[in-house]
Amino acid sequence: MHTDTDALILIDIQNDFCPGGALAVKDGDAVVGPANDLAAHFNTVILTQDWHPAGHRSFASAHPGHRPYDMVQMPYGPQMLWPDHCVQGSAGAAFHPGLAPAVEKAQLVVRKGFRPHIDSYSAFFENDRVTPTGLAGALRERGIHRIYLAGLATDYCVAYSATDAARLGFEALIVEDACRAIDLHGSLTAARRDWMAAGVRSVSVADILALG
Ligand code: VGL
Ligand code: ZN
Repeated sequence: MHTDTDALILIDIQNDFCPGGALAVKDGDAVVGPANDLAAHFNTVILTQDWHPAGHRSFASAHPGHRPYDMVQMPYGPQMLWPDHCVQGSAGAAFHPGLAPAVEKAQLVVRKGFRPHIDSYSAFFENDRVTPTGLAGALRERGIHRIYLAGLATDYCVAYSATDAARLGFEALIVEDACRAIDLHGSLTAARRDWMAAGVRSVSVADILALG
């Protein structure tokens, strides 16, 4: 069994990232069952929820002449443009209905991407890499040292969150078979390289459930 110094963070398991959603990740809904299984094994369960105001600057629709998946320069650096997704209060922004057991268990929901002019992939920092969400403080105050991450998408929000967690001094592990990737232009390979360089490890759902 996991201890009180471990936390499970389930990243963005929302309708818009699942098949039929606005920014659907291939097989995104395949993470729902494993996420619930994992949640049952942790005392501390935290969810993140991508939560954008309408007209958010990460939406291609806010950049005339641009299309989804174009790269643009934002004041804080390069930013990929996305289809409109996870608009606050919309059905697409809701957690996948199958995630109900994990949602019920979760003690904290971290919403991110709510500032109109800046995107937020990581559960810890906005995409400027300096504006904190407050999650690191919440984890430290609870005495958490080790973080397991699962959810959507492997190569964006999961990878950024895990890499930041490691940089912040937490032990970070990605439960890779409980994640699915967008994998555009080699983004999954690049993300894996970055998280490994930061000291993040990969584990499987079976590794964790076998711990009892
Ligand atoms: C995500 C792109 C835009 C994610 C969120 O959850 O990985 N990706 N917003
Ligand atoms: Zn988003």
